[in-house]
Amino acid sequence: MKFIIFISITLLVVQLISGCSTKKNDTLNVHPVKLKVGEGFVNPLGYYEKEPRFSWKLPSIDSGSLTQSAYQIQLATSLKQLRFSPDKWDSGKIVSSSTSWVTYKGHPLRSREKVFWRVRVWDQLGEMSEWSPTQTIEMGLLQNSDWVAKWIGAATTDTHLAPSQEVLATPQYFRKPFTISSEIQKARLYVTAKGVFKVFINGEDVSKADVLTPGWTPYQQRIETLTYDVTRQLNLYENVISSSIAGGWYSGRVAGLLDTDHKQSPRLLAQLEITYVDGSKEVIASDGTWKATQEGPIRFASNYDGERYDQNYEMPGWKTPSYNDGSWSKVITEDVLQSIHLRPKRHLPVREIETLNPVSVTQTKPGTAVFDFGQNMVGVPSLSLPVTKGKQVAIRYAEALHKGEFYTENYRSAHSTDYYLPVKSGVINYKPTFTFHGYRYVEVSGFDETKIPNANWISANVQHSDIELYKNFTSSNAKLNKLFENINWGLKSNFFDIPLDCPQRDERLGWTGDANAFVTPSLYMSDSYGFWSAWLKSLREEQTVDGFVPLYIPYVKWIDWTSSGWGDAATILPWELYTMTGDVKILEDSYASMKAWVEYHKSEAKGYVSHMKTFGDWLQPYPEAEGKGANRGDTDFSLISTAFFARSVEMTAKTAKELNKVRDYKALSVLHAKITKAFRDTFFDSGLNVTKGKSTQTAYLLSLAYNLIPENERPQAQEKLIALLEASDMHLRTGFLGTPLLAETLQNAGRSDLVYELIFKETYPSWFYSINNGATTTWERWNSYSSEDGFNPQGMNSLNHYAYGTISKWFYEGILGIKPAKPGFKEITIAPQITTKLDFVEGSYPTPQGEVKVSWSKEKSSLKLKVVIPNNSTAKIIIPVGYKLDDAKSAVSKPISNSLNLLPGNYQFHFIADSSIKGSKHFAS
Ligand code: RAM
Repeated sequence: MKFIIFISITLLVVQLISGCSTKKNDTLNVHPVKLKVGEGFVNPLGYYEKEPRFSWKLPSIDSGSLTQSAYQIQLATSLKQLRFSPDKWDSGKIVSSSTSWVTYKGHPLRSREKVFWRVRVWDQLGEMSEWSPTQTIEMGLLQNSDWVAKWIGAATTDTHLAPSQEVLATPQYFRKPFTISSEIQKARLYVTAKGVFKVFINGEDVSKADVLTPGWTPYQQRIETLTYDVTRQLNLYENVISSSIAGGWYSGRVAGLLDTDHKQSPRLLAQLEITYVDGSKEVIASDGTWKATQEGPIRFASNYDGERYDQNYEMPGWKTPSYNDGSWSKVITEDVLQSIHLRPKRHLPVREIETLNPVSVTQTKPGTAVFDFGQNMVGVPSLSLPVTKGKQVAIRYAEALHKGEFYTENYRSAHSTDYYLPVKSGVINYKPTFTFHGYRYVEVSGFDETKIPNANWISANVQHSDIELYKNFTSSNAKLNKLFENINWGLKSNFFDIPLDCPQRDERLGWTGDANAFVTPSLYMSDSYGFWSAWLKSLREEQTVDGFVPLYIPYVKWIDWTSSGWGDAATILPWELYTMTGDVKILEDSYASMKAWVEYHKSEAKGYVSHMKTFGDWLQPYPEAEGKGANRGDTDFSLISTAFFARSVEMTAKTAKELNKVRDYKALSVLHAKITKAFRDTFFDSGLNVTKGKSTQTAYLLSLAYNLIPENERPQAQEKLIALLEASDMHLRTGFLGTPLLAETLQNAGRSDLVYELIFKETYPSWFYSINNGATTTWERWNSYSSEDGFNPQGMNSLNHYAYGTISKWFYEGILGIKPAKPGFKEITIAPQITTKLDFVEGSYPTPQGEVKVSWSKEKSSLKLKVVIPNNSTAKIIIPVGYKLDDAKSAVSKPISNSLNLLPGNYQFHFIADSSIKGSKHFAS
C-alpha cells in the first residue's frame, strides 16, 4: 500500500515539477558517462587489480530522469575486437540497477595487459543507450616474478661497509646509457625505490608530475611501483636513463624523534621495457651494469630536516647520453626478495596541485627577507634569487610569526631548512626535490644584499595526494565559509600519500584515531576513496596475528602500544567507506581484520568491560589534570574503551550481516548486547549519572551516538548532555573522540539549534575562535594560538591538523541535510536543518549515482528549497521542523506525514513557517 502511494506521489512530482517524462525512442540517444575503474581511476596506466571493478553514471537528460534497469559491459584486447567480438569479457545484458563496483568476470588480467572497455545501459522503459566512449586499463607489474631488475645502490652505501648516517642521507645518482637501433612501438618504465626517486630519460623528467614517489607503505611487506609511458622520450641510437634517489620515509628521520635514523641504504629498482614495431622486445633493467655516484649537487635530504644543495657538485649534462661518467662507480646490486611484495600503486601519488604567490615581503635585515603566502600549506617553494658567489642561502619555514619573529618551536626537532651554496654570482633557480615543508612563511637569508627583495623571487608549490577537492559548500555566512575553506586546507595539507597528523614537525604520522574522526567528512569533500582504501590496506598489513593495530600506519618504532578510539580504525573505516560508497569489496577485504581487532578488544576486557589503554578524549579543553596527563581529557578511560569495544563489535556485526555470515552476525550481536548492558550498568547509576570519572559531554556523546543505553533512557541522557553544554555556556568540552559525535547526537535529539550555537560560537573553545585568531587551516588544539596569549607552549601544537575538521560532515548531513539512507546513496535522505543564523546555503555531493544538490534560502517566513536528485536513485525529503509545504507554489499536494518521496529530477519547494507546529521554537532560535 505504502509503495503504491509512493509511486503515485513521485510520478505526480516528476510530471509536475520536471514537467515531462522520459522520451520514448527505440534507443536512448545518450550513453553512460564518468566511467571509472576501481576506487576512482580513469584510464589507469599501471593498474593494480586483476579483476577490476567498473563504475559509471547515467547522463543527465533534458527530457526527464533515467533509472537503469540493466547494463552490459564489454572488454577486449583491441578496439577492433571490442567492436566485433569482445575477447576478454562480455557481461551480456545484466538486469540490475547497479552503476558502480561491477566486478569483472573474465580471465584475470595479467601484468602489462592493456584492455579496452565500454558499457551501455537500459532505462526504466527498457530502452537501450548507446555505448559509452571506449576507455582503457593498462596493468602494472602484478607480481615480483615480473621483475628481472635488481635493487641498485651506490657502492658507498654498501651495507657491508656499515655506511654512516651522513652517507645514507646523501642522495644517490644513477645512469645507464643504451642504444636503440630500430623503430619503437611502445615503451614502459616500471620503477620504484626503497626511499624516494626521480627518473629521467634523455634529460626529461618522466616522473615530473609526481612528488616523493613511491610514497609510504609498510616497506618490509609491500612497496608500491609506478608505471610511466616513455615511448615519446626514447630516441633512435643513443639514449640514457638516469635517476636520483633519497631516503624519504624509508631511511630518514621518521618518528623516533632521533637525530640519527638515516639507517637503511636507499635503493632504486627500474625496468624499462621496449616493444619494437617488428614485435621484438628489449628490457633495460637496473643491474650491475649501471653506474652511480653520491657526488651530486643534493648533498643531504630529509623529510623533517630539509635539503642541502651545493652548486659546486653540479654535473652538467649527467642526464644526457653524451655525459662522461668515467668518475662514477659501478653500482652494487641486491636481489628482489619474494617476501617484500612489489605492487602497482593503489592511489594517485602526491603531486604539485597549485601555486601560490606571496601576499607580502618584508626585509628583516640586509640579506634577509620574510615572504608571507597568506596561507598555511604544504609543499616546497620555487626560488629565482639573486645570489653572491660562495655565500650560502638558507631557506627557513614557519607556520606563524610571533611578535614579528619566525615561530618554529612547534616544529620541535625538525630542522626544516633548505640550503643552497652558489658557485657564481647571479640568479639561481632552485626548488627542493627530496623534502617537504608545512608553512605559511618563508625566510630567505644570504641572498645578494645589494638587491631589494621582491615577491617574484619565490612562489609556493602546493603539494598533496592528487585527489579532487569538490569545494561543494557555501552559505550566506562568511565565517562559516572560511571555516569550510580552512577545513579544505587541513585536508589537502595532510593527505600526503598517507593521512598525516601534521605536515611540519618531527612526526607527520598516519594516526589511526584522527582517521576515524575525518574519514567521512573528507569523503564528502573530496574524491578520496582510493586514498583511504590504500591506507587501510597498509593498516591490515601492519596488524599483528593477535589483532593488535598500531597507533599509526605505517608503523615505525616509537610508541608500541595501542589505544581504544585509535586501533578501532580497523572496524570504523571499512564500515564508513562502505556507507559512503556502497562498495562491498572494502568490507570483504577488511572482514578478517575487523574480526581480529574485535578479538584483540576481547583480550583487553574483563567480562564485557574493556580496560584497553587509551589516549582518551585527546586534547579536550579545560582538563582537570595538569602536565602531560592533561592531553587525555577527563572522560573515564575504561568508559571510553568499553564504548569503542561495543562500536567495533557493532561495525563488525553489520559487516557480517552484509556479507551474509549469518553465524558470525548472530554471535557478534549477542556480544554487542552484553557489552552494551555492561556499559550501562558499570558507568551510570539509576539516575543516569556517570559513576566512574568525571561527568563529561563525551561520556554522554559516546553513550548516545553508539547506542549504548536503552531506548527509553535516551531522552534522559540527551537532557544530561544538554545540561552539561548549558553549564559551559553552550561551549563544547570535547577532544578527538567526543567532537565528531556532537552534531549528529544533538540533531538526533531534535536540537540542531544547539549545533548551530556551537558552530557559531566565537569564544574558546570553538571553531570560529581559531578563525578570530587568524587561522587559515584547522588546528590540533582548540587553543593552539590566541592573539592575547600567543602560542600554546605545549610541545605538541600543529597549526595544520585535520581532526577538528570533522564538523564538515554536518555541513552536508545537517545544514544541507544530505545523507545516505542506503550505502552508496542509492536512497538519499534530505533533511535540511534550518536556522535563523543563515539565509542561504548551497551544496552538492557526487554520489556514485550522480550529483545530489541542495540549496535553501529564506525570506521572512518562507523557505525555498531546491533539490536535484541524481538519476538512478530515490530521495526522501524531510520537511524542516516548523515549516509546512506551500501547496500553491510547490505543485506538490500530498506529503506523506512529514516527508516527500522523490524520483530523480529537479525540484523546487516552497515552505511557510507554521508556528503551530511543535518544535518550531528550535528552528527560530
Ligand atoms: C599526536 C597528534 C595525533 C594524535 C596523537 C595521539 O601525535 O595529536 O593527531 O592522534 O597525538
